Amino acid sequence: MAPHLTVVIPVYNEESIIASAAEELRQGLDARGLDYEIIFAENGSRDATPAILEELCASNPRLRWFHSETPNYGVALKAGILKARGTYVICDEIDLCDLTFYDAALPRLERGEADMVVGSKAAKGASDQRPLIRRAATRVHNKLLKVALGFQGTDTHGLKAFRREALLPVIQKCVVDMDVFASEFVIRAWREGLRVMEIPIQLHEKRQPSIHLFKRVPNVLKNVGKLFYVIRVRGT
Ligand SMILES: Nc1nc2c(ncn2[C@@H]2O[C@H](COP(=O)(O)OP(=O)(O)OP(=O)(O)O)[C@@H](O)[C@H]2O)c(=O)[nH]1
Ligand SMILES: [Mg+2]
Repeated sequence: MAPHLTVVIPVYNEESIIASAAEELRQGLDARGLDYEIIFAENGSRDATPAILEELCASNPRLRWFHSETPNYGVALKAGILKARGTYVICDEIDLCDLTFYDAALPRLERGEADMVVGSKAAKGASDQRPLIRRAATRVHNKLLKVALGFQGTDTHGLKAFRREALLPVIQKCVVDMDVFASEFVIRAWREGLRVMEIPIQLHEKRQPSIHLFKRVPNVLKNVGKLFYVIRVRGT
């Protein structure tokens, strides 16, 4: 039987927080009486994350995980969404898992007010506790998406909730991986005329970002360039 909600969480080298974060999330979802599944989309981990996931999922049928060798956030997230069975899907991050977003986003989807709800850390009313350099990077990334792709919103990375059936055709069209997949997914949803709504979030990370910011830049530029060509030049 398809659950009401699938939570998809990409994970990579998260041995320090995965067990506690998963337990906290499970308790929160159980307390709300939701019919849910959680899919951990893991790839490339070199620490004990896969072993911990194996144990967690063996002891709870609502939890699933899958693995592949190469670390790639976009590939993991996309595969997780395609494996989801829920009427609604929430894409979370293991260092966030804040049920406040679920409480705000799910009713809006259930009432049919939106096809996708994006949790924005840069919208009016949001608070972002990350270091200044990370907040600045988010602003620069959004400017780039605005100039290159005409993106009108304030954030594409991070929390999203959506009606699975409405977004499946969109995800089939996505062409980039790594970090920019998340941006492509949201931008294509806007461009396809789906009802995308942003809500401000209060961002508290359970740990520092695990991937060095500047290492991500070349890939982001390459993939935004590819998207510019595919969407704006070829028009697909
Ligand atoms: N499967 C997979 N998951 C990843 C990878 N990189 C990061 N993640 C997961 O993606 C989520 C967010 O990763 P973070 O390292 O917190 O990224 P961040 O710097 O906060 O990202 P921003 O939201 O862009 O600021 C966490 O659940 C990570 O475990 C990866 O290469 N593969
Ligand atoms: Mg983070």
